Amino acid sequence: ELRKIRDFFKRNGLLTLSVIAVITGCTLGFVLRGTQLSTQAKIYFSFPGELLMRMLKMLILPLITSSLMSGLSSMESKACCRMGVLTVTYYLWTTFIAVVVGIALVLIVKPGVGTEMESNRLGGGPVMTSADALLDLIRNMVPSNLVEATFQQYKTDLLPILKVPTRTVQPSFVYVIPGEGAPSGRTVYLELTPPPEVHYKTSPGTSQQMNVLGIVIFSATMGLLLGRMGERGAPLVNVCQCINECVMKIINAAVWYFPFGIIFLVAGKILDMADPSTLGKKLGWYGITVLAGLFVHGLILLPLFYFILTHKNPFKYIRGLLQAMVIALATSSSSATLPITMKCLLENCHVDRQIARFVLPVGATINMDGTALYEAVAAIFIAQVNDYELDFGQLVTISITATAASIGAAGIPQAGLVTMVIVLTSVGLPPDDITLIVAIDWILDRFRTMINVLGDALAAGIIAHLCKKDFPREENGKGVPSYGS
Ligand code: DAS
Repeated sequence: ELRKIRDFFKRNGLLTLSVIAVITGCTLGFVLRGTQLSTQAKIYFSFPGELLMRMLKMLILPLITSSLMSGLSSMESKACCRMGVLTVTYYLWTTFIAVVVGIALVLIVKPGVGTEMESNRLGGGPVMTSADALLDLIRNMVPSNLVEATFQQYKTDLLPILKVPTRTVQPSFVYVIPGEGAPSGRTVYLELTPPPEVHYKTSPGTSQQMNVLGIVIFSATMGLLLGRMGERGAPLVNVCQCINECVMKIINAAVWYFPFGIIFLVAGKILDMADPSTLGKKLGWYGITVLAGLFVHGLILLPLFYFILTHKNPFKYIRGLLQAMVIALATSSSSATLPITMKCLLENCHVDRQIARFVLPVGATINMDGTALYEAVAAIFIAQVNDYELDFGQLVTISITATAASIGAAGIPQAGLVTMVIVLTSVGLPPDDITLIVAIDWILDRFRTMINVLGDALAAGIIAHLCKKDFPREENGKGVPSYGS
């Protein structure tokens, strides 16, 4: 009996501890919300959770660059091209399906209809066309200076923490919306800081977020070129493989800190949680609509696609991803979860290392089904709250800009809230109205991040199955692909 318990904890120890940590964090957070903790005490209390987020963020860029450069350099170019086309096509398809699910649900449930908001709040806002949004995404895919882009990525993350001593909002972004406090009684901050060279409208958030995609494109290109260089590129490929192996070993060591960090990360976010907004019940129905859409897309449609394309049991595969999904729930950051998602794919789902090293980093930056669904629902909810009838053309615009905005959103907390301004301005809705939904965004962000991570990981399983003839499995004698060396 003891051996059975030991084996169970050996296989599921970290997952069990992480789930217990999330529950403990929630309980602690709600209990402490009742006390009048000082802001300084809240910062100290959240410190272990902040360490967890920084530990994960520290690993993102070395993992992405070393995975892509070492993974792609060893691929035969025709196979690599076929895998790349399949991956991007699948990602765009599932993101669009997510948006359609979201739009259908919000038009059926109508959570925002019949809300007594003051009339004619519309008009006068900056209207960003779909073309602006798409151009903005493409512009930001090519950072003018990779080093500056990399440090800008961290500066953007770090700066708000340094500039906002009270930490009343998510540290990843300072949201500043001029004018009176938000309905929830707090001033939500959204800082629009486009780089100096921007000469036309830019969407908030993507200027910083797309740098990660720029780094992915750079690393993938370097990997392909290194592959073509043959022996001459071997030294750098070996360096990348060693870095990748070291990063994975750091992850294996760091994961045992996660349950402890999760407790304070979740509790700290609950302490920071906004008060229920004036929309009350309507906001509740909006949240239920988003969660229902995420459930339909994440646990019905995506597993169905997996089964149709691989003829394997999707839920057995998803069982191997539970640890990554718990980390996504706790951190609400798919990029920060990437190291764990990679570990689950390689160790639990036995996905080919070369496929995982390409599909995951690309997915973590451009594939966000949960975010796309959420942005479409939120935009239509805000239109309903404003008693603003959207025509079919505007629904099509929302589906396009929500897809584009999800590609532009980075895998960090509440990035989807920031890029949603693209969707609102594309149909003439006031960007300030994101303050109507910010009160429960910290909850919805966690669940949409889980679906983002699930979508990337299922994609890796599908692409690995479709490309298996191109990538003979490397096995370490135990029937599973070895990773690292
Ligand atoms: N939190 C983002 C992520 O990490 C998703 C979002 O903000 O919509 O995927």
